[in-house]
Parts: sequence; C-alpha cells; structure tokens
Amino acid sequence: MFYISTAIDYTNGAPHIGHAYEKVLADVIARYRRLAGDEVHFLTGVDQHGQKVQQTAEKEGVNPATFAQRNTKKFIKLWDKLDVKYDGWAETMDERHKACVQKILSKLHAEGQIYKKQYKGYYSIRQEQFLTDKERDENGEFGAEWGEVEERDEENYYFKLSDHADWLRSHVEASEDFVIPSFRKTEVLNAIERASDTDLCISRPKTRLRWGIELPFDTDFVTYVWFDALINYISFAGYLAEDGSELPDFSQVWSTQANVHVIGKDILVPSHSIYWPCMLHAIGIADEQMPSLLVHGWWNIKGEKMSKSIGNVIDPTALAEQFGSETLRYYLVRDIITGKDSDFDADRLVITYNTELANNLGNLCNRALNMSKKSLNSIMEVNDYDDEDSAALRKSLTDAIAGYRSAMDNYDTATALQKLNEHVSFCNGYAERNEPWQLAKDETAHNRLATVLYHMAESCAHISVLLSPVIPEACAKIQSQLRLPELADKKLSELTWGLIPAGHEIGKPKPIFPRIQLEE
Ligand code: ME8
Ligand code: MG
Repeated sequence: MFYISTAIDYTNGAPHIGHAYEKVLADVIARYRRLAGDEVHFLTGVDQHGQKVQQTAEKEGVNPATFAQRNTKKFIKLWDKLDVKYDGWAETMDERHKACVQKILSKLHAEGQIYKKQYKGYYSIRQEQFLTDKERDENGEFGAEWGEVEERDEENYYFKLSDHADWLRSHVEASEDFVIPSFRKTEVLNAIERASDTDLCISRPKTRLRWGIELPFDTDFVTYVWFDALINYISFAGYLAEDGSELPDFSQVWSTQANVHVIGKDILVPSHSIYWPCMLHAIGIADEQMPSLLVHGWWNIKGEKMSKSIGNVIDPTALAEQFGSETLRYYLVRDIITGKDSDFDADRLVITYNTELANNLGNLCNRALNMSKKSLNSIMEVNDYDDEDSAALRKSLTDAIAGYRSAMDNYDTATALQKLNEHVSFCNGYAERNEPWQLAKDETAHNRLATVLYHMAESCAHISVLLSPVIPEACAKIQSQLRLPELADKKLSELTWGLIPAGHEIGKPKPIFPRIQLEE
C-alpha cells in the first residue's frame, strides 16, 4: 500500500493558500500513484485541539468544540471545491482518535516512559512549547517568532525523548528517504543534537488549558496538542482500533512500501523529525516502518511571509471561484519546486493557465478535433504514411512520459508538468510545419493528412491520462470529446502508441480552456 498523509490543519481560522497547496500536492501524488498502479490510502484532516483554538474561540465567545467544528466545515468545503479526494478524514475530536491517544499514553506511562516532574521555565503561547536557553537569540532574548512568552512554574508529565536520541540519530543517518528533499537532513541532524538531553513535556494543566485530550492516568491534565495531533497518522490508519470502528486495517495501510507524510518546512523540526519518530519507536514500530517526510516549502506573498498581522493572507476559495478550481490546482503544483519556497502571484496564475493550458494544450485539442471533423468526418485513420517529423513526435512523447514519470516518482510536479507542456509545444509546432489545413485542400495528400491528425489526436489522448492527476475534470472532458471514456481507467503501463483505435470516430471540439482576460 502507498500511504500518503498530510499535516492536519489548525482549526483556529479559515484555510489559506498554504493549506490548499499541501492538500492539492498530496492529492496529485495520490492520483499519480493510482495511475502508476499502486493501491493508495490518502489521509488528511484537521487539528482541533490546543491553546490557539481555545484562545480564538474565547475571543469569539463560543465554546472551543463549536468553534473547531465550524472551522472544520470550511476546510471540508474547500477540499470538495478543489476536488481533493481523500480516503480517510482525521479530526482530533473524534472519539476513536481520543481512545487511541489515551491507549498510547497509558502504555507509555505504565512502562515508565512517561514521568512527572516540576519545571520552572519560559513558555511560548504561539508555539505551545516550553523554551530553553537554546531558543534565545544573540541578545539573550526570545525573538518575535515565539510571540508572547510567559514564565511558568508547574508540574507536568514528560515523555523520555532523550532515551531515543541515539536510535534516532542512527536511523536518520542510515536512511535514504527519512526526509525528502535530502538537503534538509543536516537541519534534522542538528536538531537531534539539540534535543538529545531534553525530554518532551506532554501535558498541560487544566487550569491553563481545558481544550485537549485528558490524560488517562491524571485527570487534572490534558495532552499537549502536538502529542495528540501527531498520533492522527496512526489512529486514523486503524492503530489499536476497536472492532466496528470503520477504520482501515492498520497492517495494510502502515506498510513498508511507501509511507509519506506531506508537511511544510516549519513543522519538520522538532515535531515531525524528532518527537514523532521517537514516539513511534517508543510504541514499538520497527525501523523499516518509519515514515518518510516529504517537506514542502512556503508560498510567500511579494517576498514576505503570509500572515494575519500583515494582512496578506490569500484565500483559496475566492481564487477558485474567480479562476476555476483546476486553474488553481495546476498553478499550485506548477509554479513551485517541491521543497523550495515560491512567491504567490495571481497574475502568474493567469499567465501560466493562459500559456500552458489555454494557448498550448487547448489549441492542440481544438486543432486536432476541428481539423479531423472538417476533413476526415472525425474518423481516425491509421495508414502506412510515415515521415521523420511524425517519428520525432512519437519520440517526443516517449521522452515526455519518461521525464514526467521520473519527476513524479520524486514528487517533482513542476518538472513533470514542464515535460508534458514541452510535448504539447512540439505537437503545435508539428501542426504548423505540416499544415493539415493546407493538406486538406490536396486530395493526393490524404494519407499524410490522416497521419498528421492522428498524431495530434493521439497526443491529446496520452496527455489526458498524464495530466489527470492534476486537472481531472478537464482531462475527462478531453476524453469525452475524443469519445474514449475508457481512457479514465488506463494505467501508465498501458500508455502505448495507438490508444485511438483505427476507424474510431472522435467527437466535436468544445473549448475546454477558455482564455482568462487579465484585468488592467
Ligand atoms: O502546523 N505555504 O497546522 P497549520 C505552504 N496543526 N504551506 C504552508 C503555509 C504556506 N504559506 N502555511 C502553512 C499545523 N503551511 C499543525 C500540524 S500535523 C500532525 C499538525 C502548511 O494549520 C504548514 O507547513 O499551521 C503545515 O504543513 C500545514 O500547512 C498546516 O499548518
Ligand atoms: Mg503553522
């Protein structure tokens, strides 16, 4: 099984463009793996507990449960709008999740991996964590990134993170794909050094925070939000699930084939690369079953971080409504290199769509279908005419598929789309060189005309399969105009030349990618 999961989004507000990117990226990967023939389980969801949710709810004068559920609906609505098709939905308020978290806490407590101690120190409310001197900047202060910092002196429960540091260091050093892209490995190894002598505070006294999962062995406390949230990856995969829970079979989902958490760079250290593998190791998950972390970069706005206080937060719902869901999906996985940051720019979104979809692919589909209708009565012919340019087109397609596959296998969606776009450009150049509109005027050129149009239409058929993980609805329209709905069931291994059978009658062209006019 190919298990793909994303970070679960905080429900202290509405979804923003960063959330949309991560879910679309994961959805594109999930759809691509299915195309590659894998069985896939795709999990996403929301992180409903914690101080941020409690605080925002208080400000709005509602109870945190109502508030979290209200925001959760906004996420579900957006995934629906963006055609993000998940198999599992994680909500940390779910009783099945709570039960799993509590079972894990009880087990670790019983084994002495969780202990109680008094601690006096500084606490960052924004990051919901205790700070040590290592977090101080060169002036000895806690920087603005920690938000409001207060001094606390309280008893709490701690997880013996330090017991697992040596194991984690060797696991990360030995693993090829613990963190993808691999340039972030040093960051992780440095963080392990910093964490090797500190344990993780996993409780919050109810006097401060009520909005969380109660510790099963001490009801004066709730569980630290990260300890709760990270467990979603296994609880909703069926770990320790009760019979009748309707959760999947954990041994099926949590397999060794591929287990990838898609997360942003801000939550790599310490939560996903330190706490989480140590938690998994502590409950007895084997090394071969440790997940990989696919770490994406950030969408910034005009070079600046997107933030509520700057007031530059981009609303994906408004963009999808204005430009179309698939325009947004395409842009989000095209104009950023997986792992790196990019600048979000609505003008670039329109230009990318107009250039690659409206002008390039749209033009090819339209030409292929329109010319075939006019000059071949839409009947696709296979004959013995062949020439160098047609052979070059077939080679361009083979190369594009190979380039696309190797990029997608490495989660590099931008390069994959670039490869497909290059082939479409080749096809449009081929049309211009061969001028089927001129060939149609010459009866003796019939075989050549039929060959040229076949090559153009056959390319549309291939592209409609290859692009389907990114823009599924538009691809289904291309397949419907080609009158080949069965292309929707093709796997990558079945993409050989000749998807369009000889004598097949294709349909009429209808514009699929109308140009978007850029406002002045
Ligand atoms: O961190 N560009 O939730 P979250 C790209 N609940 N990605 C971005 C982004 C941006 N501008 N802003 C945020 C949390 N993200 C926790 C996760 S997982 C067990 C718990 C990404 O709502 C961010 O990196 O703050 C993270 O992967 C996801 O959105 C959710 O962020
Ligand atoms: Mg965040």
